[in-house]
Amino acid sequence: MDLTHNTLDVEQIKLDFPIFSRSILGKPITYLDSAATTQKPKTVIDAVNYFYENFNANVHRGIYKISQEATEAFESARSKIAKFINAESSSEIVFTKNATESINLVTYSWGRKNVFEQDRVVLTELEHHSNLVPWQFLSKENKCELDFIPVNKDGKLSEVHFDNIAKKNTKLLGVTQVSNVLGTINPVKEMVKIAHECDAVSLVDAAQSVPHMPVDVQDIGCDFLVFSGHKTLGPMGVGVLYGKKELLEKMDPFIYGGDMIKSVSKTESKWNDVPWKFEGGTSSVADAIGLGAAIDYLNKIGLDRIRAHEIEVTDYALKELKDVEGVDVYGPKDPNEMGGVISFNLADIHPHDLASILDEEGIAIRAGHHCAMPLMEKLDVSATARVSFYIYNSKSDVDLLIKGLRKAKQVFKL
Ligand code: 7TS
Repeated sequence: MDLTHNTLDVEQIKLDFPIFSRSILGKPITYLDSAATTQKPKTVIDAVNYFYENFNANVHRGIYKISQEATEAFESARSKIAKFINAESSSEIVFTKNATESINLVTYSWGRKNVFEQDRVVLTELEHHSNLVPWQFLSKENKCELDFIPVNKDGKLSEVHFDNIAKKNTKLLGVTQVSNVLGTINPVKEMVKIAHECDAVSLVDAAQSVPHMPVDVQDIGCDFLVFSGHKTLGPMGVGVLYGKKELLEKMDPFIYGGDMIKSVSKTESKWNDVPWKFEGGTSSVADAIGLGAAIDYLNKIGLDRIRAHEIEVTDYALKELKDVEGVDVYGPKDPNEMGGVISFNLADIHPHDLASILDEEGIAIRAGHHCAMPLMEKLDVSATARVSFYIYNSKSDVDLLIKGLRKAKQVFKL
């Protein structure tokens, strides 16, 4: 990796990712699906291997050397994450399995005890199912109301409806910082402020922002924030819940059993301190350590540079897509107002057919509803094709995509 230039040297970065030495059908992999999961640099893979080869042991339990080393590495990964999102303390960082589990933890441990009949949970029409279905569960269980900030035709949230957050009985605002479908960047800081004016708690789904732009939980002011390790160059199997300490301390545990207790009698138990109170059973220790290595890697490049690079590639892609007749891009068209995610359709070619044709060229894109079915309904489509960019994508990947789209048009005689 060359860090002497301000712009990213993508070819150099790609050398850090073993997967890009593979070819498919004799063609290099053009990976345009980082919103689903990112590829992993060798440093992350090595960190996971190093754990298993050198100090594999359970954490927080052993008096012996390798268990102490495992505990130190696990807790040091927690500290790195706290610093990365500017949490006040590492005790505000809970390790989970993924963003979905982090949201479920909040629904179960906070929602069930704090949101009741007549109360409201306000979400947006841009949410991934992960930040919708758990709240639907809560609304059935505790009879609360679900309300939605609508999305406009341009793919942005309707700001005139932000007043809708500020009602006396609003207990929670749940909002994604970046849409996984349209790339829309939502004004989460402003929305959280409105939520706090009516004493509601706020949860920011940062699965598509934390890996791509600087995210500062204290600046946003949110009560909870979630993201997934595997979308952040880290391993699958580890996710993060950030929660303000005073809230976490008041909440009940989520998973009951070993590691999350201080003392146990036959009939009663005392919970461990936060964050361990929420980490019942053996955690994905190696994966958490791998996520720590991913954060080291991202910090070396710098989130500002990553953001600038994604703006550049997205800008280029939007311009090139415009030149392909029949392409219909959904959502914002200004790369400064969006993450590196573009959803589109090409004439009446089904996105699955499009993805298959591109696959023959070694190009991986996503096709479907992207776990955002209410948004698909709003866009009046059943599915879209979606490309998403990251540090290992360059304008030449966009050129290959455009070439692939032209080939698809030929196949369908358009
Ligand atoms: N929130 C957002 C905004 C997401 O994009 C996703 C996954 C999740 C939550 C859930 O993450 P998980 O790690 O718990 O599964 N998004 C996608 C996607 O866009 N394509 O595949 C997964």
